[in-house]
Amino acid sequence: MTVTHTSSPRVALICGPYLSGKSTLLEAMLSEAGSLQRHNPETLALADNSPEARAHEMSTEMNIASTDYLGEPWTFIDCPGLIELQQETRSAATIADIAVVVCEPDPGKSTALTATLQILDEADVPHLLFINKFDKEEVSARHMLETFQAVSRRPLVLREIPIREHGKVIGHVDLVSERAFRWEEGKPSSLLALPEVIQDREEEARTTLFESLADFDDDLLEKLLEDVIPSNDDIYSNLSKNLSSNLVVPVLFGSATHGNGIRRLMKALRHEAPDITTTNLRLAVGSTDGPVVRVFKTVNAGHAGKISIGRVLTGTLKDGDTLNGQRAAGMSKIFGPKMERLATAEAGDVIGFGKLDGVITGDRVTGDGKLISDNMAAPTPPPFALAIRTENRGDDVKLPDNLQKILDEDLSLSAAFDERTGEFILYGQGDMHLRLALEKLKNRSGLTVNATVPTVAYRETLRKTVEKRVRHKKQSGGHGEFGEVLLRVSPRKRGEGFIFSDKIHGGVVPKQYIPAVEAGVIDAMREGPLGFPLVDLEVVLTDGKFHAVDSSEMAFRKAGSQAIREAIAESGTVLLEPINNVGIVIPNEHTPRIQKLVSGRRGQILGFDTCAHRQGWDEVSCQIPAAEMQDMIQELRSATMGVGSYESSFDHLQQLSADETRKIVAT
Ligand SMILES: Nc1nc2c(ncn2[C@@H]2O[C@H](COP(=O)(O)OP(=O)(O)OP(=O)(O)O)[C@@H](O)[C@H]2O)c(=O)[nH]1
Ligand SMILES: [Mg+2]
Repeated sequence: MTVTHTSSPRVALICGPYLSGKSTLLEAMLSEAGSLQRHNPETLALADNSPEARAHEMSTEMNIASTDYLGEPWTFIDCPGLIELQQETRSAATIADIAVVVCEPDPGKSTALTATLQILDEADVPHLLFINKFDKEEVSARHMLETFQAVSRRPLVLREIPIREHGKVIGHVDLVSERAFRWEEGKPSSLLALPEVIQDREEEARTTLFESLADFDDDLLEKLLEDVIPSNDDIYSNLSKNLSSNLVVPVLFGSATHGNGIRRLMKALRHEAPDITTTNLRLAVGSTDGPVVRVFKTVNAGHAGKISIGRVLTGTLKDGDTLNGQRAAGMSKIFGPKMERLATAEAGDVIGFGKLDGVITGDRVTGDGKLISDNMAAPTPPPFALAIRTENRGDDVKLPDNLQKILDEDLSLSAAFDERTGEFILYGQGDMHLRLALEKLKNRSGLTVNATVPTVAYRETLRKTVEKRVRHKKQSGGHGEFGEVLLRVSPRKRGEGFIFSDKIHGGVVPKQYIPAVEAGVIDAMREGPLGFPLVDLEVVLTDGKFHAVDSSEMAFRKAGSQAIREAIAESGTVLLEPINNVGIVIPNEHTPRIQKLVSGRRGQILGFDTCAHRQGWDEVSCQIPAAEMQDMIQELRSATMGVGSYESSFDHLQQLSADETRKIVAT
């Protein structure tokens, strides 16, 4: 049986934990494909070109490179590993045919894989594991496999085993072809006779590989039971079938910096990765008359203006064709920072377009003008916030447009004005995520924006009902000022808000002055004696006096303000703090740790539930004071291997004890 190879354009996502060597691997793969010269510093600057990526020596957004490998078209998309930047992986996963999960040969870092595997599982993307940095230490592939298996839902199957000399890995044996290779620095590996010392190990690993594949194929199982050795073609076809169906995870290893194991990896991709036909089944994209393009990235940098990057899912496109009712111009192939104009694109290709109005990342645009927003890569709700303010007030007018361009590039960022505190808040996945967004803003538009921990929206309310009569009187030549009011000020229940009414009889306060009294009361409520706005009180104007000549709206406004200030001073106030409703979503093995996290933040658990849309996950409902939540995401991530998340919203105000009040007022 021969394996049929497809040559339609395929997309491989390169993802995995922080600093595992993904961008280095991308460059090594491109150099293997002949489209980069590894030792030419100019061409090596393909990945991580943005000023932010350079400043932090890490990937801050996806690196995309389309190229040919052995006559077949490929696009490789390397995503950042930082947990706060996982929206890039989530977004690219929706269009990828396959993912290469890159990790380090360190069992201690196996948990860092969880977040990546979760994204791939949710998007149902077939993947293989590439254990990088095999040059570094004495590592055991078998031991590694056991620890990595613990975090993978699918069976990991070792495709090759290492050959060692003096404890150092010097090459590998391919378990299907049974050929041994010696790794060479910067050159293709050379063939080697299979070392005798590893023959037993090789046989054992080969049998394990066959058995793992036979779990999904009755014919293969039968052969193994009858002690018939399956043909290599049989094994290759099973590997490719099981990988396409996302049943197994083949495991390879090597070294991106030394260029070792790269050809094996690329050949595995070439022979075993599914193509756009399989991916369309996953995306439930049926055949259509015209082209369908899924946009997975939006870039607003540089002179070109907005660029939408998408994958053609079906059909073919010519530059200038209509997409979403607009002329799709400037169609280009992407190779890192370089864009090369394209006249046509076919199903499977990844392409950049010039300005497509109204199209955002995640949209499917079609030739017949339909826009489908299927939101497949919906971001996790932002668990972190900073209040932002331009350093130079004169820049305020420039902020909204320039910030919006950054937000359009990253759906896991958002911004909103908080009416309770009067602050403009930037929301995202963590401190670093927001700092990078602000750096991007500065690098692109020159705007310096300062960020601070958002103010907690504390409030005050009265302790008891008080009545206060105040006469505001001023005689200073000409017209004087006169207004007298008697106010009854009472506390209301939490959440009932502020109401004002009057019980004036006989016109002792003329009708036209009553709204001025209310305005005066509202003026004074902006800041109570503890320094916070007042809420939940009822004010009744019960009596007053006016003067035919000297009374005015201003005089009654001042009287209203003074009366309420005096009433508040006599009653005294209590401090109220905002309490949020929080829904924490975590894999259920971590649920027991949540109690401590919540109680450590003065929170209360209201209930546990299984997550309706995620098998094996729980949702813990709780209430936590807003003041305790600023850095909660860090603790939650470290308690849940980086995958826990939460959604929160304001629920109610709650009275604080005198002790707690003192602490807050003192700061
Ligand atoms: N020893 C060794 N170091 C490597 C290898 N591959 C990458 N590195 C080093 O690991 C560090 C991180 O490499 P990157 O390629 O930037 O890692 P990354 O996974 O893209 O990082 P992020 O995208 O920021 O998550 C760099 O110092 C690389 O030189 C390898 O095969 N062996
Ligand atoms: Mg990187």
